Parts: sequence; structure tokens; C-alpha cells
Amino acid sequence: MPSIPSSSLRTQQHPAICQLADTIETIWQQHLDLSPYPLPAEMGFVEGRLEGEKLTIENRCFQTPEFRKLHLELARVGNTLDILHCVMFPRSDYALPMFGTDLVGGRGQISAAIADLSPTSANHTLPDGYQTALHALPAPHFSQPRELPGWGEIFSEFCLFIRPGSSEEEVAFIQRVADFLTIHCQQARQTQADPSRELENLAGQRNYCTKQQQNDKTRRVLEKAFGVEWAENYMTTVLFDSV
Ligand code: 18B
Repeated sequence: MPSIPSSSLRTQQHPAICQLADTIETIWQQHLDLSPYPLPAEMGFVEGRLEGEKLTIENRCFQTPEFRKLHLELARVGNTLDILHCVMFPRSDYALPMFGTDLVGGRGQISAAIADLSPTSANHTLPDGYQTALHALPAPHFSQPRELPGWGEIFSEFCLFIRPGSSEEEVAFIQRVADFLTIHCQQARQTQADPSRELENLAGQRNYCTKQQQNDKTRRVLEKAFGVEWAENYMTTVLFDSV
């Protein structure tokens, strides 16, 4: 068997997932000074099958002067579920929000599309520069908004959570994520490290991670393929690790 190139999963996935992955990487390359992030070797490409269908995971990680970890993950469960997951973890001395996006689809239809810039400050508000830039974006219009679960209190007023109703809405979602990401990269580059805010930033990041770890839908997919212990370890050390 030939070895599998690292982008093998991307080309097989739902086109919206493929496009969003390409968009995220392009914006990162345009705006940030990327270096490799040392992910444990066994976590780059992971395959599991316990009950039912095979789960394949491909991880890509970088770091930059402003961000401890940029994580882009593509996952596929059998032929039924395609997932894109992306989180940007700021370094603890940068008072920056968490960028996160998740796109979940199966059998040709995206069921969940979510993106946010989530505050990490004690007063749960985004820095002024972010608020100004986000308010200046065109107002989003999507036909099928979805309701956040209880742990979703971590998200900001700008959080977008929808089921795309058409391929036009898929494109509009990807455009809005690109806008969030461009604003985030621009704001981050203009922000100076401020060690006096480190404890506050860390508390905000820890709260974000603790709440995301309560997402039973993510946990169940991982548990079914890899078992309870592996899923817990993966959710707390790869998906939502806090320092
Ligand atoms: N997530 N998602 O990333 N999740 O990781 N995701 C689902 O149509 C995975 C994030 C978020 O309604 C669903 O209902 C797996 C980030 C929210 O209770 C499935 C991985 C954010 C929901 C998965 C993954 C985020 C959600 C159900 C690892 C936000 C709705 C799909 C690769 C920034 C939760 C559906 C609810 C849903 C699975 C949010 C199957 C395995 C970064 C809010």
C-alpha cells in the first residue's frame, strides 16, 4: 500500500468542508507567521473502529507569535459523517478571543455550521477593535438558524449557528467564517503581549475548553470509534487543551 498523503481526506469530503479548510489555511498563510506545532506523532493521522463504522482523523497544527496552537482537523465517519473542526488558541499573554468553527455533514447535506469569536475576558466581552469590525460586517441572513446547547454560553453575540438551507447558504457561511478569521488575524497582529492579563486570559480559555468538553455529540462519535478513555484524552489534550 502506498503511504497516504496528508491531504487525502480533504479531497473526499463534502465540498463545503473542503472549501472551508482551504479558506482557513489561505487566510492563515496570508496574515500570520506560521511555524510547525509539535503534535504527538500518533495524533497526526488517526483511524479507529470499535462499534460500527471507521473513523478517520487528519490533524494539521501550527503556531505563531500570537497563537500557541492553530488546529485544523478533518474527520470522516464511514461514508455517513464528514467533520471540519478548527480552533485557534491565543498565547496566554495575549488578550485575544478564541476563534472556533465546526462544520458537520452527512450524505451530501451539512447539518451543523457554527463559527464564533468567543470572549476570554472576565467581563465576557470582545475587545473594542473586534466589536467595531464585526458590527461593520453585513448582517447575516440564513433560513435555518439553530439553537445553541446550554454550554454554548461561552459564545459571543456574533456566534453563527445554522443548518445551511442551500449551496448558496453554504457559500455565505464560508464567507462569514473568512470575514471572522480575517478580522481575528488583523486584530491579533495589532495586539501586544500583556503579561499582566495572563491569569484572566487563562481563566477564559480554561472555561471555554471545559464547556466545549461538555459537547456530548462530539464525545459520542469519538467514544464509538476509540472508546471512553481515548475520547476523554483526545478531547482534553488535542481538541480543547488548556495550559
Ligand atoms: N459536533 N465535532 O469537532 N464544536 O469542535 N458542534 C456536533 O447536526 C464533532 C467544536 C458545536 O446541538 C455534532 O447536530 C467531532 C467547535 C455545537 O448539542 C457532531 C469533532 C465548536 C454543536 C459533532 C468535532 C463546536 C456541534 C452534531 C472532532 C464551536 C451543536 C451535528 C473532529 C466553535 C451541539 C448536528 C448541540 C455539533 C461532532 C460547536 C456529530 C467528532 C470548535 C454548538
